[in-house]
Amino acid sequence: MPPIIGLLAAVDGEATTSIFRPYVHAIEVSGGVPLLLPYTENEAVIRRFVGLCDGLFFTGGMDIVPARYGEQTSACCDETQPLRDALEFAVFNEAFPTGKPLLGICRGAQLINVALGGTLYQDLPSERPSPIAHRQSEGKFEFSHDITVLPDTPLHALLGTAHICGNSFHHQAVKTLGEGLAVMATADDGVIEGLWAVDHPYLRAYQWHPERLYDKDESSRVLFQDFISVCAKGARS
Ligand SMILES: [Mn+2]
Repeated sequence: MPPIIGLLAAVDGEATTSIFRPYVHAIEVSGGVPLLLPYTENEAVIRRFVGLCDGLFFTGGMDIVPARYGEQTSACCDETQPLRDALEFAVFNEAFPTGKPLLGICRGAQLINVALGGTLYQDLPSERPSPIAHRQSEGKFEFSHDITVLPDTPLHALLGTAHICGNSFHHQAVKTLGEGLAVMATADDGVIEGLWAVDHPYLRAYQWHPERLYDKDESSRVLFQDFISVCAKGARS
């Protein structure tokens, strides 16, 4: 049976939910069935949704409210979506203890880090200047900076290489790691680009956007195929 992949997406101030098509495309083409959870505060709905899903996918988007990691909002923090934060923390807290596979991309990686007690740079250019443009000027579906895959990590085992090229559409990044998380990829300036959880069956978080490179880059496809195949093992027949 194709696994059901629970998607967490943008939620605006009126609680309207929207999802970028490349996330959906990457899941579908990799053999998963995307299932979008709109905004809700209903704990029973969230519990049932998580129970239905064979894996959960926290996608990219706006900044997380800094109070979530114990900081005042700096002048360089961008737009936030407090309703989305509330939903995603509730879903993560429900899903994480189940051991179901979890995937985070961009904001999703930051969300996972914060949910596990980590912190973020609110704005890389002002707090951590670098020659690398983590908000790339290249187009949406183009490569930009190199990514180093650390040895002895699941990402290295999966890709069999220490060097890949990614894209970059973020102005925030992981500052201190959440509990149980470890780094599996970095940019050349040391910015964390990939995380995994040592004691969790499958938690992978990427700061770049493999979904936008899916149709032209083998390593991007492999990341999704790996997630979907792990989810398929837990899917009901
Ligand atoms: Mn980057």
